[in-house]
Amino acid sequence: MTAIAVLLCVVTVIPGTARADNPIVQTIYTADPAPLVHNGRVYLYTGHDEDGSTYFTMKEWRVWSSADLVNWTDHGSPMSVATFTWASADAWAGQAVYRNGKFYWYVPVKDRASGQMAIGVGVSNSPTGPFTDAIGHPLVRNGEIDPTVFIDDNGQAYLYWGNPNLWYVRLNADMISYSGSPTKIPLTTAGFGTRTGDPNRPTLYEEGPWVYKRNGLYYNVFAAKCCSEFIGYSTAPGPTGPWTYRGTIMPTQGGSFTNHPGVIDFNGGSYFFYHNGALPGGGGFTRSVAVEKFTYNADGTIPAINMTTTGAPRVGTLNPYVRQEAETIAWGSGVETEPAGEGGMNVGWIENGDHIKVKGVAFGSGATSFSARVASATSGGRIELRLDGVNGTPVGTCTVPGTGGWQTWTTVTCPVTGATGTHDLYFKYTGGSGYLFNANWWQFTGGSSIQIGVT
Ligand code: FUB
Repeated sequence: MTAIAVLLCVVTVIPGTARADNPIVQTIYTADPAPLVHNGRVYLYTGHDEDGSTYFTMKEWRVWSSADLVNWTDHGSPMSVATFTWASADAWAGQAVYRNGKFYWYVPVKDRASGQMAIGVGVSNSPTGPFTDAIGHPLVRNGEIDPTVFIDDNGQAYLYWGNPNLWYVRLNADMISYSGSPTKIPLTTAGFGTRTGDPNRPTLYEEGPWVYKRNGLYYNVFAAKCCSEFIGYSTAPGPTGPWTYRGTIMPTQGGSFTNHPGVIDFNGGSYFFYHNGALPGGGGFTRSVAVEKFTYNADGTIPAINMTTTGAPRVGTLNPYVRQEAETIAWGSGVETEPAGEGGMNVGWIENGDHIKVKGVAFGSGATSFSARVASATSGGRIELRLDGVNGTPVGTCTVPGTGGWQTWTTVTCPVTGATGTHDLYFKYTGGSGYLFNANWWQFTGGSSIQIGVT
């Protein structure tokens, strides 16, 4: 065998080294991304498409967060249709914003009494909730959907929403009431492009507006045309227009007939969140949220952005010497998450051969031991610690015993050798048949690491 043939063999038997990181979440289907930057983290608010869904069957919203844009922590579902006692269904595309120490989450949801879609607003002291109904009734209700909220430099906040129209109203400083009446933004072809083939919808604007301001220019990024949608955008000199259509950001791609934009600047870069049908079983009603990094053109226009499976580059390292949640995941294979009896979420449904990848773990001078919080109603299994591939360099193995219940937690510890520098860390779960154990958190000891953009 030649050296090249040997090398090719080695490369092909190490799956995971080139593992894609889009979509962001592999444990459930997610849709309608709404990112929020707060205190050095990106909080990502999404919807949740039910498994096997054949409509927009969505009962709850979900929250994820990351400090490095590759490892995402699952914060579960801090708000659902049931949060709004007046609502009956359809936890659709919303956005959360921060103001005066509180987080306000604006969402479209069906009003039981009228059967119409309405905009509700949840409120919380924490970006991860729990959120409660801020006012006990719809903030606005006109049968239209997809709120986005923008707070201008002078403190004036605006709520925009709509499909088939595009509306705005000025929010009061309390963020839960408004002044004046909802106003229709004129959907002109100059402002929102020309749609052909549908006399009822002459412009490209469809739904999902995302309004923000950058360098004095106001942007409205939206789902365009139907169906399938693409992402287009318009700009304006002020928050209420006049809008000028600027073209396509993301072409129709990705196996979902809807798409939904969310745009942020974080840690010196610009990021575009969207959804597609990229997970196995994915499609128009089983969508997944993904992210791409982009750079604005010098004149403020947005370049074309294509969907990728690689996603955004890592913008920091993860400190293994502080407690990390098991549900902080760059890529999970075979596992799911659930609320943990000890608080937060845990990883569960772990079977032999499943794994979790955590990217950019800064071991520094070297770890000497590993601890994990685990529970098992069966006879447990093993956590193999491997570097840079699911079958990469082994640096330790922890044995997990049966603990008498899936929420009966114990901490296991095992020695670690050879974990120095910065690596992608793989937890490879092994054992017998069936579900092996649950994992709540983990932590290494022994080394010191220099952290960049600490997670
Ligand atoms: O997710 C349900 C609906 O589909 C959203 O409200 C729309 O934007 C579209 O993505």
